[in-house]
Amino acid sequence: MAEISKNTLLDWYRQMVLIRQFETRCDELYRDKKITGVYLHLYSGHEATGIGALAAIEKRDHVITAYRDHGLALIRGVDAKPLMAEMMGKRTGVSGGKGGSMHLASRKHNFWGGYAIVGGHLPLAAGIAQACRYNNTDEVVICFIGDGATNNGYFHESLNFSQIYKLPVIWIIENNLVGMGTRIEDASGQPILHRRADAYGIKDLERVDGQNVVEVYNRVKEGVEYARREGPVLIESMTYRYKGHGVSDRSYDKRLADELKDWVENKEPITILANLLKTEHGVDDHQLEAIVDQQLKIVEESVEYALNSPDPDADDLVRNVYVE
Ligand SMILES: Cc1ncc(C[n+]2csc(CCOP(=O)(O)OP(=O)(O)O)c2C)c(N)n1
Repeated sequence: MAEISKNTLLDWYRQMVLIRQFETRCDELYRDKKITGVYLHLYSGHEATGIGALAAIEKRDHVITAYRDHGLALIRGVDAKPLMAEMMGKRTGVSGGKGGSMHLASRKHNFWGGYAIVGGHLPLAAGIAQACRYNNTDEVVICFIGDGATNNGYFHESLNFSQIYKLPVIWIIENNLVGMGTRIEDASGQPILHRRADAYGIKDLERVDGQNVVEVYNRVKEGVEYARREGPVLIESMTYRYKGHGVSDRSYDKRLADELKDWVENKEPITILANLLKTEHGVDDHQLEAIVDQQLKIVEESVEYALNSPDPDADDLVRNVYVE
């Protein structure tokens, strides 16, 4: 395994804190009705999976995910200001205010979104990967998949297709143990989800501790190297979401209070990384607090920017709808 430098680890810590603070603020803004819409899906608890995975690819590579997309957009380098503006449906938002929380996308960052239909982005991932092969680039695609999405037809079709054409896709199942509120063992005949790889002849990179950013990075890096040369791989990252399915779903927190407590107290990704920085790299609390303060400032600036941004006007209704 490659040695990860202190600076890289500090940058991963910065990213984790930025995502957590950004989304904590989004939760407040949703309650204040500054962010509206039926759902707002937070990534809190999953951060190490996204950061470790995306650290293993390059800018020219591609990323696609479902609706739990805020953190991945930030990791990919999309600025907090247009992201927050998109949350509020403002014209300055990264998707022009038309997408909202579930449809963040940025062509410039090869971040292809943000999809609300469960599993609907998997065929798109396969399509992007096919374009990479067709155009003889050696780019790869990382496709994040919720555990709940492994039981619909898109999953079967896309994984099968990717293996037939040896497409450069790293399929990453983010197994947070539930699909909305349904336990994985109540929804899956085979609850050890990486074993599905065998059904399609795909290289199985098994389970990884999704709360440990270094472990995720190393496993996904192995997958990326294989995918660039050979074809698809499947990884199952074991993680946990701290909030309900969406922020308005509060029942989940109560139902699984003991489980949640265990994950927060013993498997919290920010704490795991902070401990590594302190014990192996001599970083002190003061340095870590300074990072938190910087990220809080970035988040507050993004909120100001979004609140002061204009709403879309009538002309925006047809802008970017058709190619000119
Ligand atoms: C095709 C389709 N069926 C149902 C839904 C409603 N729905 C939204 S999220 C979800 C569960 C998804 O679970 P999972 O993939 O595990 O994601 P996570 O728990 O991380 O939200 C369902 C059934 C939908 N959006 N699309």
